[in-house]
Amino acid sequence: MNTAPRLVAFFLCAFFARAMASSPLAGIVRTTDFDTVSLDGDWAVIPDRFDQGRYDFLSRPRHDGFWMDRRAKDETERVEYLFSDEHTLRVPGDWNTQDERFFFYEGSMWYRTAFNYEADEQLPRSFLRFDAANKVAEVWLNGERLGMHEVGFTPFAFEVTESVRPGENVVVVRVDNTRRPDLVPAMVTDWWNYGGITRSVHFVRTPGTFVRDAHIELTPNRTVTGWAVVDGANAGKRSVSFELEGVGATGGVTDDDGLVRFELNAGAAPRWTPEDPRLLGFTASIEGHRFEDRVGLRTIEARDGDIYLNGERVFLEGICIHEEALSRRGRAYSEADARELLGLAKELGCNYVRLAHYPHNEHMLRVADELGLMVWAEIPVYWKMAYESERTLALAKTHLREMIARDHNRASVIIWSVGNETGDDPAVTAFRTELGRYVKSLDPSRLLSAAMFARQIREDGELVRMRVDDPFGEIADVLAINEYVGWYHDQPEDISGVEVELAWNKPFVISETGAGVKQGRGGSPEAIWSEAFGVRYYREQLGWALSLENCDGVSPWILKDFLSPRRALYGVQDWYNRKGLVSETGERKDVFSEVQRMYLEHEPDRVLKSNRSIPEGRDR
Ligand code: GCB
Repeated sequence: MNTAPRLVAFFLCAFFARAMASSPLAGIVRTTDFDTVSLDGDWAVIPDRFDQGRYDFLSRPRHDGFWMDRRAKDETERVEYLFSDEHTLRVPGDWNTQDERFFFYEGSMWYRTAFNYEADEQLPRSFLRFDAANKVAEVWLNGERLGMHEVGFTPFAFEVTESVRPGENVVVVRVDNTRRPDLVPAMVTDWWNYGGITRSVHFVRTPGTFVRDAHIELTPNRTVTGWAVVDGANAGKRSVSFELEGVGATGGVTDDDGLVRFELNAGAAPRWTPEDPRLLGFTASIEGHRFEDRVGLRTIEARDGDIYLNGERVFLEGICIHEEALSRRGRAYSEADARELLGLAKELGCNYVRLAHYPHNEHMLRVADELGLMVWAEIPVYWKMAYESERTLALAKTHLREMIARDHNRASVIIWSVGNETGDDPAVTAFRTELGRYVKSLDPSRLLSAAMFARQIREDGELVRMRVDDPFGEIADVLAINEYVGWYHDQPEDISGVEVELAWNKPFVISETGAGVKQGRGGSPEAIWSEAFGVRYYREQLGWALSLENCDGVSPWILKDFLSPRRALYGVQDWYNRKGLVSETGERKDVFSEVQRMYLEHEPDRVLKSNRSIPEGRDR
């Protein structure tokens, strides 16, 4: 076997270790600044429930598995598999909603495609980049194993400079979405375990030395600081020039590791706000290559129990969103999907979205930047997991590292969340605290949180207070709870007058609340699943949250009904969690206009910046 991919893997690890040791976390090779060929399209596939393409009948690793893409040369040769153009799946896309046979499928799927390559002296290096595959992906190029990626929602790449060859090149990927107790997430989630190459794939060609990544941020003292990392044989002692549109230009020389930092005075440059989400061109150039991005300048701080955006107190009027397309079944992956989902959130009156429960595709963050939506971004540390396992902790960190490396320039992201409803026993607390410290080491400029539970304090059975004292609150910047008073227990009216006691003087948000409603269903306000019950629930819940003295934001659960294997009530759920404000086909429920009205009428005694942009004639 050619040793190149192993060297590359070593190089990438060494690169990350180096970049992290010197604090900046450089992302993997980007697709926008280079000559990039999209490998999206129809890939030939073979479902492999028994993993026979990888292991033999005694479960020993094969030496010539499906990745060899063999075809029988003549009638004497026995080859018991075939990648065929008649059996394909679209990339990007989940397999569950492309083919009814794969709706509940969990296991391995082999994918194959091919592309042509011609050498070009100007672009001597090349990479294969996957924007995401769920969950575990193993990749081969022309029969050579490039490596494996074991988390389902973040990008990964392999340098293939030494492996790519003139003419046809064959890519084979084994994607395995089997649930396992030590993966992140583990065995049970309240969302569909979509399998497949769920986001785009790119073949990227670069110069020998290039700007791998550059970062920019506004500090509370009005200074713009940032860095660039140069990658390649001559990464050290390179001159890098930085330019920020309307602000200025500066330069510097890289150290031996290819890193250079810069500083500019932000002066009166426009700030990014929900009202006016101004984006500025940002470039970092070396001879022969230029890194380009569009970035917003803003600060985000938690002080004395409040959240401050650009030094002004802000209330987060939000909505939770799963990464499911609005106008069709299945995973969202495109810019058009992002515009539809976030456009609807804007129409609802939001200035904030919680992207639950895993890193969404990059379009969501870029469109949020453009629309002025503040974002809570999260990793799938969820419910029961192997919190004592080192491997599980390492996988959770991989998710965080790759998410932050991808999105560190997105002004929209104000909160990094390390998980959801994990409970607070000592092993869980140790796990989340370690993740919290890790986030702070990678990106101290944003707020840290996790969706927690509150302790319910009752008198004579009646709920009187909720106390937020989950030990993770010690390290969190924002205290967040999910609560469903009136849905999973009690009646909606029982939330009225309930106080929230915080063990720390920190901002507090309600990261989830919601009720199941089947769109179009009649019935009284007492009848669950009815439209009327939903309206009753939200009047109580949202009315309460918006008037709570110490509440700094709320994100109802959830924008759209979403698929979940836990929702088996035929005739009502049909495998959908029905807490969406719109149905699975995008039909609005009455709760949509109810939440919209309540946001519109909400006038907190604090700065609330939201460019609502509700089109004329819509139901308010
Ligand atoms: C929650 C979870 C979310 C579920 C939701 C529900 O607390 O965080 O993932 O989908 O409740 O509908 O039960």
